[in-house]
Amino acid sequence: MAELKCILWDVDGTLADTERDGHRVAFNMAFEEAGLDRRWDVETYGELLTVTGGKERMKFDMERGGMPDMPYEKITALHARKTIHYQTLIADGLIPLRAGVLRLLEKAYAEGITLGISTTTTPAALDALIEHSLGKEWFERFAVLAAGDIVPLKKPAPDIYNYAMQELGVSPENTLALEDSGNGWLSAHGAGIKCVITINDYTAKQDFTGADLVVSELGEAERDSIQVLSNPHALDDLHHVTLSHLKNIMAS
Ligand code: XBP
Ligand code: MG
Repeated sequence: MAELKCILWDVDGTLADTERDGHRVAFNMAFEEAGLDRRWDVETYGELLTVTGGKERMKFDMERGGMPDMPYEKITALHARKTIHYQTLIADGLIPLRAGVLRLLEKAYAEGITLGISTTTTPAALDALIEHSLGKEWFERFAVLAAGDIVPLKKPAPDIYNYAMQELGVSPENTLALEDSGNGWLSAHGAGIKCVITINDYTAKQDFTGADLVVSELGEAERDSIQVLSNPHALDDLHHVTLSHLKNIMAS
């Protein structure tokens, strides 16, 4: 019977709904500042989210004729400006954590479960979210912050999960991922770890076949508002997702 020893958290869409009102807005600010006409509206950005990584997303949009042609160095420079705008938006407190995230993080930390981050986003963007949405103490509480270009292949490749587990010295059978997207699910699954999905508006229609639990949100203890979309382990009492539920997933 596998024991839950480690939880690896995705960031964008899982810890907080950062994409529509955070990253997207920051990209558009960088485009405007650079004198580009291109703007990513909410729908267009949803299409572009199939490509993980901000630089890769811009390159993809350029290659399909959305953004003007530019050398990769220009994309990198634009992305650096985008990250600064994103940090400012996060510092302004515009993006709260999703329901139940802090509750579950605190419970798991109190029980001595190893916690880590496994994300496609840039370390500077991750740091801003930890500092302003979670709290500075979480820089110490996460045992690994695996982010961005630290691995050559981003999600849906399993590399970032494999990297995080290697750094922590934990094995896949004792590790659980929390994700929000199809690319995140494929990445965790490819690394051989179980995965719970909290969907959001951008990811609700994506394919999570095989995931260990799919819910609308983790939910807060005092509410019973979560929607359960897939519950293959037949977990009971899913008014909100608890640490006991996660332990039961590992054990079954
Ligand atoms: C989400 C991503 C990121 C963000 C933008 O990562 O794909 O690219 O959209 O961040 P995850 P950057 O869900 O794995 O956290 O511009 O810093 O790449
Ligand atoms: Mg995500």
